[in-house]
Amino acid sequence: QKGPKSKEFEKLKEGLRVRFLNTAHIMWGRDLHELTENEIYQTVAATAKQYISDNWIKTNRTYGEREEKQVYYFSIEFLMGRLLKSNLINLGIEEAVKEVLEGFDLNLSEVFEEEPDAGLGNGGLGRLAACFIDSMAAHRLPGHGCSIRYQYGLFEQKIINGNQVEIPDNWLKNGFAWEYRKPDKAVDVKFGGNAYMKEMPDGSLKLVHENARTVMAVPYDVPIVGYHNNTVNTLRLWNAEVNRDFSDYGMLTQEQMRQKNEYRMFVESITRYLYPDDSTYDGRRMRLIQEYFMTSAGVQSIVRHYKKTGMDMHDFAQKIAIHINDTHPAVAVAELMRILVDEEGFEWNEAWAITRNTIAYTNHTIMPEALEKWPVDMFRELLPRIYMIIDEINRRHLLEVRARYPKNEGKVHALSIIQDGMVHMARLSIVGGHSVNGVAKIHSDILKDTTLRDFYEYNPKMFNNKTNGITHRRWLMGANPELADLIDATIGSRRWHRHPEQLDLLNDYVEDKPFLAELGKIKHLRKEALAKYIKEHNGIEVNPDSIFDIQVKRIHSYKRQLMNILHIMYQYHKLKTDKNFDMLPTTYIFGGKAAPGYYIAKETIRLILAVADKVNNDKSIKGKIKIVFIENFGVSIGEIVYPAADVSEQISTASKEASGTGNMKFMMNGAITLGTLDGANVEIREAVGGDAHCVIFGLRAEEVLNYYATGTYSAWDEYNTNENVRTVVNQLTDGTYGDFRSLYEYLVHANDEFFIMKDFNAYAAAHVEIMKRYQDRFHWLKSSAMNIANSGCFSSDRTIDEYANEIWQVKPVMIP
Ligand code: DL6
Repeated sequence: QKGPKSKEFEKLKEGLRVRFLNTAHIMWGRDLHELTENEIYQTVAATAKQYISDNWIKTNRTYGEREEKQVYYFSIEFLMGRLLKSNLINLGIEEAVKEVLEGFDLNLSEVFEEEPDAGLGNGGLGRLAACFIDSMAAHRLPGHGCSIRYQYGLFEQKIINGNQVEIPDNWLKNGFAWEYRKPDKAVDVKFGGNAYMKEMPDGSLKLVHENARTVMAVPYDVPIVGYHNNTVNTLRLWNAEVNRDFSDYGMLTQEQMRQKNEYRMFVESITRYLYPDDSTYDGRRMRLIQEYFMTSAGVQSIVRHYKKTGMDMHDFAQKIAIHINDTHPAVAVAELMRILVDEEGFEWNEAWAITRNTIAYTNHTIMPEALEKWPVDMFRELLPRIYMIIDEINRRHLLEVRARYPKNEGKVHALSIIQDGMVHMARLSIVGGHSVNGVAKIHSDILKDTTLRDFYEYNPKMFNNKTNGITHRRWLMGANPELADLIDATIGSRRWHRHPEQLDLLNDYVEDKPFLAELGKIKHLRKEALAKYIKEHNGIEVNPDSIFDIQVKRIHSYKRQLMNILHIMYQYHKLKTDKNFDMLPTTYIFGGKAAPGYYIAKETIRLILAVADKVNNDKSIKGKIKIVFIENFGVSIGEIVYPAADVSEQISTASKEASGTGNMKFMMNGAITLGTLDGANVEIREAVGGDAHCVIFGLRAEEVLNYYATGTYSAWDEYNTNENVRTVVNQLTDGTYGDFRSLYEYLVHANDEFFIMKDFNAYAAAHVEIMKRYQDRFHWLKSSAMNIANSGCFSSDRTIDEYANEIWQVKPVMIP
């Protein structure tokens, strides 16, 4: 697209221009200049869809004709962000569209801003799913997503009077330009009722499921566009709707009308919210309803489509891979068994072999509260047939366990899917699948050694690691086009766009002064852009020449935003009280949402804002510290934030962050990681060649796990013996910033669960090291270049190739 424009390019532009104008007229029946900005956005999206749909049809036809193995990636979240820009990039028409719009005095960047983020997720797990489907399409893999079409995404975060306030995220209010409703592909999902086996006259047993509530699951398909390759895969989002005969009002009694209305309310609540309130029984029950709703609909539609192709159900596992992204879709195991046994008439053992060979599971956390388990009573009442199947799976599984470990009821306890009145979803996922993977080397090792140790010992072969990745198309080419251009020009090739591992060609230039000078200029440009955003949204003036030190992610105790702000309080205190202390001007930037019911996380935000208010307004420190909390952090704001960072804060308590993916986005944009040896930080450190190009501090995972195991950490002792810590922790209650007693209690009296006080001095020393390095401009830029040059292995293209080859056994398919 760059350089002198070819005839072909001019032809493409002319075609686009005509389609764009026609589309505007057809959609709105008005002249272009009469359209609102949002209408222009919708017109551009509709124009792009015309280029997509030809290839979508071709892709589906090719997959069907060739009977290629298909992958279905089930995830309760897909944090897609905006799609217009990435679709234009992937179609290869961004530059042409830009020029066509300029011809009408329209600005493509402004058009991009009109698109709301598809906020169908809350953090790393959902964003990973979005990167994965992008990479599957880029690598021509027949891979599709399956999820829920939530009416409201995760809340919109507002900061009001120094506190987080949650506003419903009504992302669908102007419609979703990229979806296609497919009512003809709807399926029924059943909840409740009674399920039992009935003896038939011929002596056989037949499943009866009566008095169930049937909900109609209607798919909304979103095309997923491959990068310059004609592939268009599908993300299928399920919407809950009342069943087909609902509008038959006939002669109804008052009671029947009441039931009908109650049914409608039940159905409409299923896909209303991402994350129903999990502090109540009903909220948790709704989450289970959502999980089964999406999984049952997804599995049913896969089977139906498969049968339509005429392939033999016995070959199902050779032709279909179902991946369950964390345990939310774990009921897929029982649902596939239900369909094979109850509907397709398979004998149990054969159905079981098919199910296990089809399903694979990724674990994303060792945090106990996120390892899902459901009370048997809730489960059985909602999903009676599914519960029967899980019970039978477990009965047969435990027969094998007992044969393997005779007279060892401890093992039976540890390996049982149903234990102490709870259904354990990770255990169901492991027993019902053929592969379990963690998301970074250290995480996979911890799963094997501790969290899932009994299962690892029971079946070691199924355990493997797939370190996460991010799509470099969105996070480098899309978010930082000047840097992408500089890389192209420096290595004299654009092959890395398709083969991100070739970013390593930049290693030849990491000491090249002209290159480093350009790199420095681009970083400055990105910092200016972020400074402008901050000025507009926060009203705070920040200095692009200061160090931009950024921590953006969900607010969680183990991610230790609290340690970050305590350290800033420490620096501020030193500036005010120690005339020998000095530091480089630094802008500390935070962003992230706290779960509405997570008190400590919300108090941490309140503290950050209170410290910001005091420090930013203290002229005596001459702007040495500025603190910014970016409201409503999400994918699109991330595209402005990641490229602007000098320092990437990855400071979770070692062992707790399964992988992290923000760390990779920062690295790819040339930030230096300041982090613990946790998650993928360990591999980032390896990739950049050790400590020279990142700054590592703090307890190691073994030390943390050992403290937990032995109970030998005393926060009280730490508080009493560590003066730096004590000074700032006392400021939580002495009125310096307001009253933050709960944070004080959390640290000092609740034994500082995530070792903030223990790691504090090491963290402060790491900042000193950062400042020392930052002063040496040549070496700093060299480190920045080293990070970019060695980030190719963190492209999700690499991750997806590993899943495809080692778990799914799927191959790329060329779309003509
Ligand atoms: O694997 C994606 C992402 C990791 O990068 C994060 O480290 C991890 O915390 C996150 N896990 C979850 C698990 N939540 N649940 N359930 O979001 O996954």
